[in-house]
Amino acid sequence: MARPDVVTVAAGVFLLRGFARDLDVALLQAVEEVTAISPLRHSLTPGGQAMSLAMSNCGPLGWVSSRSGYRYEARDPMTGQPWPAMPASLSDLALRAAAQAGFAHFRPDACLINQYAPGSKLSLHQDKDEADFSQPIVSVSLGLPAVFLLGTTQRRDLPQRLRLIHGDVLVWGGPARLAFHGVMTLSDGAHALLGRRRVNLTFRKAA
Ligand code: MD6
Ligand code: FE
Repeated sequence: MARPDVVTVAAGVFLLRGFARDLDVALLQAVEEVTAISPLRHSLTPGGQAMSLAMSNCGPLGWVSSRSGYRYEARDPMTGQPWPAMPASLSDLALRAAAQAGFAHFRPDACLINQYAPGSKLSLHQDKDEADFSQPIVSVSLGLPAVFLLGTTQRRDLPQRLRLIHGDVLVWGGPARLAFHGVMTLSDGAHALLGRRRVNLTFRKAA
């Protein structure tokens, strides 16, 4: 299954280096169209803290965090409207990346947009709010480089560090689907296209 341009970084975790790089301008434009309708916002965690990263969503379902917990919603709680449609440039990329990594029938219904400024981070967590863990997750990195922490399904295991740069795509599923993971505090820098930020797109089949 593994092809020369697909690096298996752990069982079920595939790194497609630079897979999205040539599409960066179109992807960024799509993100701007979505966030003009459903703006990036610093949601609260169930513990009541504002998250250091800013998020939004597109597609039929959006992942939301608030005092009352984590869940998928068909409407943006900030606008009361449905989340913006998932631009074809985004969904096409996600299903091509999944297919390249061996997941032939991935059809995401949720795209989470995370924006990190220098100093933002994402604590170790599992993605477990989705209905079907046999579906993979496709994650696209744009802008400033980040150190991604990739653990196992046991929180106590020391995570491996993976440097993700502009255009990298990570596809994971199977034995890794419930692995703990996070993003280390983003270092300052300036990216030629995105400036002082990192944008991550996480595609999932939520329902
Ligand atoms: C990020 N990503 O890279 C955050 N989750 O900014 C995630 O939390 C994530 O990259 C599940 C699968 C892939 C991911
Ligand atoms: Fe995650």
